[in-house]
Amino acid sequence: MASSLKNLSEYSNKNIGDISQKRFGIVVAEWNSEVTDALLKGAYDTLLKHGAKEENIVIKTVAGSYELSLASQWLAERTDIDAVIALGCIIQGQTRHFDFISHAVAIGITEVNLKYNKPVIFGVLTTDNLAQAIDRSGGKHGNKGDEAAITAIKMLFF
Ligand code: RBF
Repeated sequence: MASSLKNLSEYSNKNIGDISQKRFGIVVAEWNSEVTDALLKGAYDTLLKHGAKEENIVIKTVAGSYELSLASQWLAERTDIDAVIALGCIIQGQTRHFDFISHAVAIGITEVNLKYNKPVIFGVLTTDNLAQAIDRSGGKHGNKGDEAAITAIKMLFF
């Protein structure tokens, strides 16, 4: 995987500004919740660490990653939200659902970014197995939730 050599919790300080008045929406998928709960914790704690206020972070859940696109759109269309973070974990199985869901959510989130001219961050792990997902949700490769939150901040200070 592309992320195998990168620690997802390491980042530069470039384009990181004052987010104390910024408002964030986080949408998290319940599928593979042992992983997505950790992604949510990473994203939430990273926003707070950089100065976001708890009352300025809206958290919503959806059943699976396929639902992230529409839920992200519902958050992105809100004028009181500056950036959206979509979190999910899609694990390769025996069916072709992996390809369909991964492709659909990647395209869907891209479209929401462009439609609302607002950062909507793709914080979705797509892995071969659960162990790889655990490694990337607070394990040896860091936490994609951290990376997603940092990416949201960096986009706000582009
Ligand atoms: N959602 C995920 O977020 N991650 C998955 O790994 C995942 N795997 C799925 C595998 C199958 C066979 C099915 C039917 C659904 C899966 N979903 C997964 C749920 C999907 O994103 C969506 O919520 C449902 O397909 C809606 O009915």
